Amino acid sequence: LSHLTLIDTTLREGEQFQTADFTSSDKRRIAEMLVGFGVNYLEVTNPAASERSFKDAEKLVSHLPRTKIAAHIRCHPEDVRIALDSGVGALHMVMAVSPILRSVSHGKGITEVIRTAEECAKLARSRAPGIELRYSNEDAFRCGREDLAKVYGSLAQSGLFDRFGLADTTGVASPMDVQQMVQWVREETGKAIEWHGHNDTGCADANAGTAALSGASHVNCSVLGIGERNGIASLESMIAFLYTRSPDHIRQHYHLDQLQDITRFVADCVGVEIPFSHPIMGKAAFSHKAGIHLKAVLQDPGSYEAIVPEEFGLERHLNLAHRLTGWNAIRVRSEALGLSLSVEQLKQATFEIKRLSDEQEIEVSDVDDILMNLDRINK
Ligand code: HCA
Ligand code: CU
Repeated sequence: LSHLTLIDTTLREGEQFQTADFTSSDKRRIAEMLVGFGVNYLEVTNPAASERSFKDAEKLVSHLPRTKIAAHIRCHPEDVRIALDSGVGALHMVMAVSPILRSVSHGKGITEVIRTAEECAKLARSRAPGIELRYSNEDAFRCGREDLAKVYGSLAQSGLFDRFGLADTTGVASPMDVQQMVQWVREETGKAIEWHGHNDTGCADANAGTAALSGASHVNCSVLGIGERNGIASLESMIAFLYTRSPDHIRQHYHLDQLQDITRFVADCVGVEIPFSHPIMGKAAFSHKAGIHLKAVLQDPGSYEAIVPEEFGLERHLNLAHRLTGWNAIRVRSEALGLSLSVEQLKQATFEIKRLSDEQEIEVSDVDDILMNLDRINK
């Protein structure tokens, strides 16, 4: 997966998250952190959306000259002009093809969609010949295949676009749908594909990974997956996914120990907790509990961990104080306390810990008390 480019859209899709209200300095900080981490492609809100959106885009472009900054725009000549004025290096154009969005959003037929997208691309090319151009039809999974083939086919023939976006706007696609769709549009157009998928059925992360494995060259993600409704694929999950497939490549390209700062900063900005189940960053991501797991992880963490927490500046947690605990873990605790209990005593301690936790909620201090009591008997 070393061919894959992650496009972070925290500053576009993420700005559409319910509680996101980024200040100009938040945006700058988020962009700097992402770039420092190793993301070199950022998508920003349509500069035509508001005056500040324009200024923020302009400032990011001059502040981060080595980062590709794309403006997300509608297929409107005015949006193209304003975006070009902001100095961005890429235009991510969208125009819906699905019948429902065509009727509620622009009311155009298929031929008109094609004509409008071409006109906007020509306008952009005439004013900025080298600019990167992407066209995405929103809502690809609720379009007729014939309509999709017509739109992508004609736009591919026009030679105006560098790549095509495929969006699962309402999060209805399964990973198998994604695989078929990515492969089909690639074959149909011979163009590079960018993936963008929502999380309405909880498939956003899996779908983004599947798109990458199916040949998409670019994948959209945002910090914490923030976006419209419950969002899109998260940066953290994409990093986890890529890490488990090409660890060396990922270590070379990203400063993994900086991921936690970005995630925390964005969580604070938008006022949410990091979900316990979040890849890498969730509170439970490196937490081990059952005796069998504890025993194995104490010998070799790789036994039950696909990802090494230390590489991300994080720690694993071994939970000892509960009825599923095991004597191997209790032995390690006893050693950490500087005690020297026999195997027999450790097993007895484990038995007592289990019995006590059947009766009440216990903590590590209860484990320690049991161990120290046994140690006292030895003296
Ligand atoms: C939206 C648009 C979009 C665009 C995706 C893309 C979507 O509804 O806000 O540019 O490919 O999900 O369709 O985010
Ligand atoms: Cu979206």
